[in-house]
Amino acid sequence: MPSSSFVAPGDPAALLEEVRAAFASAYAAPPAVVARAPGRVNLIGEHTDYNRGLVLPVALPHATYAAVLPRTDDRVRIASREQDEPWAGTLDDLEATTGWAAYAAGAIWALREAGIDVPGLDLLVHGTVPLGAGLSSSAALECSVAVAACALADVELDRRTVIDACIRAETEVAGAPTGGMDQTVSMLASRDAALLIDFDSGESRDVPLDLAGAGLALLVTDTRVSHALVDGGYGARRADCEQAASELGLPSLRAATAEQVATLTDDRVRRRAAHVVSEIGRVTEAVAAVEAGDWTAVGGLFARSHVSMRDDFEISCPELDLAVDTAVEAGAIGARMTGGGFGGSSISLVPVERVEAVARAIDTAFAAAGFRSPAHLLAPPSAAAGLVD
Ligand code: GAF
Repeated sequence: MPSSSFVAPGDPAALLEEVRAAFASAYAAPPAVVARAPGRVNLIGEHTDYNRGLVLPVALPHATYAAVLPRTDDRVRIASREQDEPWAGTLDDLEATTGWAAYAAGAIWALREAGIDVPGLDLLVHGTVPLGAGLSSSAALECSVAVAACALADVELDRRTVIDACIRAETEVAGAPTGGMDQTVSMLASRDAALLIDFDSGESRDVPLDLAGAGLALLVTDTRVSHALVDGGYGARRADCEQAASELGLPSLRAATAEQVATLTDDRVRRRAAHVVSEIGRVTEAVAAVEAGDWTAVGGLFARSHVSMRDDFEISCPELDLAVDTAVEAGAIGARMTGGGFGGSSISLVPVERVEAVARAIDTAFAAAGFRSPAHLLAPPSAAAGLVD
């Protein structure tokens, strides 16, 4: 079998040149500003953000680059090296944008709603975050555009404002009822750390993650099963969680205990809530395990998280289950599906010397099952969004 397919993050200097060249070719002028924003992979804490819970993601080295040039009129043109359909309209049309461009248009619209005077502009995006793989290509697009747009508006970058605007872009313009983890980590992550975010207090902090020092790597496997958060499954899970909290008379499941969850009468709603409450507990345990360097404990938490999502939250799929089971059989310390689910990616904690063997084992298992060939990438915890140059 040939060696496994790994998606490279790309060389930042080369990506900058590529986005500048693509911009010049699309608009016959060089961009004024380029910003970049990373995708993310979540270590643990799934479907907890919109329940005011805890999450523990890392930023990927894979990022989206947004090149912009202001215009003197109110027109906005949006193009991508990775997407076929460019979009053009006026500042007044941004809120009604549909398709992939809605994430970019929505970010500009939401910044303007927040009182930031973003002018008409030409925009071109280019990057290496795999699309539709559950690795937050949407948040990378929104955040890269928002950071670039703030520079054009000549305002100091306020990361909280950008996060809030990008969440509005995703929920109100793109129509994906997501919870805010992806935009927050894209804007606040640090290199060599995971980001512990508390969606009740709104606070976050770095959890240092020296994987290389421990001889470990995070292997992410894109199952290539399509994953779209605007489809109904994500929203249905969110509705079940809201129903559970409402029946318990609580503002959110963050405030629920396992004993309270056990009193819920509807089996499906009870299992959804059981996942959320147990998963929030696993994030706390995972932070303690990472801080203690207890990687076996982290692996065990990955395993329990996956079972909870597979059996109680019901957001896994045969490809994710096979990737997870095969990774562990081939030497991963732990593995789980990651992100919104219904396809997308798995994450495996793997001794560096086993990475290639684990990836190959997954490839072989997928071929034997008749599944599409997966793609893999490595996820050294990387830095947040910012201007480039
Ligand atoms: C997606 C959403 F965008 C996040 O807000 C989060 O809910 C995640 O799924 C599941 O943990 O990435």
